[in-house]
Amino acid sequence: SWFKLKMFNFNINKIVGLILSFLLILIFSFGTANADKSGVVKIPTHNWPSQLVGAEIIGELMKKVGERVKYVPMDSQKVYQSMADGDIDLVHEIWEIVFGVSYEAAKQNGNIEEILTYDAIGRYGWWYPKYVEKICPGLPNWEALNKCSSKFARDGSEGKGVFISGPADWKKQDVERIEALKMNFIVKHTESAKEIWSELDIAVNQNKPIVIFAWIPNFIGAKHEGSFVNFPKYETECNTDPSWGINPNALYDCDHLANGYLKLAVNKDFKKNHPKGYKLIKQINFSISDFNKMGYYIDVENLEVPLAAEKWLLENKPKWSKWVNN
Ligand code: TMO
Repeated sequence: SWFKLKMFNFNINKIVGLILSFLLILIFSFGTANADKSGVVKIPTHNWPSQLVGAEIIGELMKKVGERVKYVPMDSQKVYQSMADGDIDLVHEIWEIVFGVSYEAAKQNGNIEEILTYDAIGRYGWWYPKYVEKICPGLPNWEALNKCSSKFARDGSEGKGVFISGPADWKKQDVERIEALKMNFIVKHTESAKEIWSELDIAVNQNKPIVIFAWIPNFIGAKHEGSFVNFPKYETECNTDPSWGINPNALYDCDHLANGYLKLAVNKDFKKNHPKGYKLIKQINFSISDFNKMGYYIDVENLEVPLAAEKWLLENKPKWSKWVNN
């Protein structure tokens, strides 16, 4: 047929030429894997409310300065290497207490530019609503909590208290902490922050004892009165030197790191690839109250993420207008 004839007429030089150009294109795209050719600002999304709302707010502001935006759901530890590799452009809630190790490791090769340390300081811990103090006298002391462990037992926990923790990728060493302090507790991991709060709501409605993982800044203080459990005070050696602390053979025989930083960082090529977005990101700065509200809109007011972001933008126009118009 005509088609086959055409194929035979194709001369061998042309074919070799085509193969060579194809190889060149391949080599070229590998060589520049770090450069962002998509022109899109890639923002990761994670499994806690303030992060999701903040990501949406930053995305909306990026659009206002003329950037295009794409959201990428990501593991909250692996995201730092992805940022160094240029697969995502920025991380805006870097919590030292749980992500510090992954972040610092990814930053070491110089492929990340740190933009900001927020004023907000993180506190993490085991947290209970106020009425639990009546059920378990001696709180917030951790040994008092341990003495009441059976009151926190559930079906299937074999009489051990149940600590309602966050998703497993927020590496908080609670299993290790329980073991190191020889506590009569087990950890129940949840899928998301939402699941922790729904466990809390159920317990509060029935006036039942509960101890959950919570952190600040977060909406939690605005909705319920409560306290963090006091564990032996954190010192660096607690997480690095087994002989430190009340258990001479174990790490993590103490509380979480107190006063962890909260940071914002970008891929090192962000400045070059997205000058408008870079100018904006240098201006962005969320306050403690901003983080609290981002959580509150989702966890208490049950807004969807885009509506929560819209609400924050409506309520904070003077603030972000300065960021955008700078
Ligand atoms: C992800 N978190 C803020 C709970 O650490």
